Amino acid sequence: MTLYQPFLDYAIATLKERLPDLQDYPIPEGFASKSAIVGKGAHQNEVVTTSYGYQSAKLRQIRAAHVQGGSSLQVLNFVIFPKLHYDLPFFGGDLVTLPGGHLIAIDMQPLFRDDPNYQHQYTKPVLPIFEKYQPDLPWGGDFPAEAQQFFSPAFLWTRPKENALVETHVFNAFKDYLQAYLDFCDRAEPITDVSQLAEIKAAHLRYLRYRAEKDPARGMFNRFYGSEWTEEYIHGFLFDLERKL
Ligand code: DBV
Repeated sequence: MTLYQPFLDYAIATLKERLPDLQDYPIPEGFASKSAIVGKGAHQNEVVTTSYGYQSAKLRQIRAAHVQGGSSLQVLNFVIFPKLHYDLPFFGGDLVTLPGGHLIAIDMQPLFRDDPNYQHQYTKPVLPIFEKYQPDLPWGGDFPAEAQQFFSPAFLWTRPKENALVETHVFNAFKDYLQAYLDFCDRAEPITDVSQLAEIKAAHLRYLRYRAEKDPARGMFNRFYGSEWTEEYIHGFLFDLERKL
């Protein structure tokens, strides 16, 4: 059972359809697919992590990590990092199924959360989508306070109880957010103002350092694949901006 495969397939097909200049983004040697046998006896399971990377004229890195380890371990982490001369938000999707249940995070993560102009441009248009899903996908509760600054007011954070909710409402929300994100991309114009460019770069680095440092998957990857592989995966692929500068 691979709960998030349809999400991944949809995302890749949509990128190909909407971004005619889409190209592959290099995945470092040894990271395109990684597997390990975990657990003991009857609980033994293969956990396979596959990676996908694309880029386009406006988007520096579009990447996905798909973890498949049976019905109680499924993760799709999908993030879009725009190029540094656009003020586009990040697209962030963290779709997580663990023995404890589902945990869903979908957002257009703002570069400048508290700037009213930025909110007007990049959050306000998403609020109707967010509100549409609130009845079926309500706020998921407990959320790390220090992560809050990286999410928009249209942050969809929910813990659905049923697989069926993931397959329907979460899938639809994912589609709507991704389409709205690509609408933003269509309209984005290059930034040329030097001080604005410096602010964008600082915002990218702030976000990236936080995510690399606090990656909630680090423990899991360490257990499955060891710390050497994990650190290289995090800094060399998942959150690679600093290496690419
Ligand atoms: N999260 C990632 C990557 C993952 C991944 C690259 C490839 O950033 C998976 C895998 N997320 C993942 C897993 C868990 C979470 C949880 C396995 C469960 C960890 C566990 O319970 O052991 C959004 N993801 C979470 C949580 C949040 C997010 C808030 C709960 C963490 C907690 O309660 O402490 N997305 C995540 C996040 C940011 C973001 C923290 C911050 C900017 O964009």
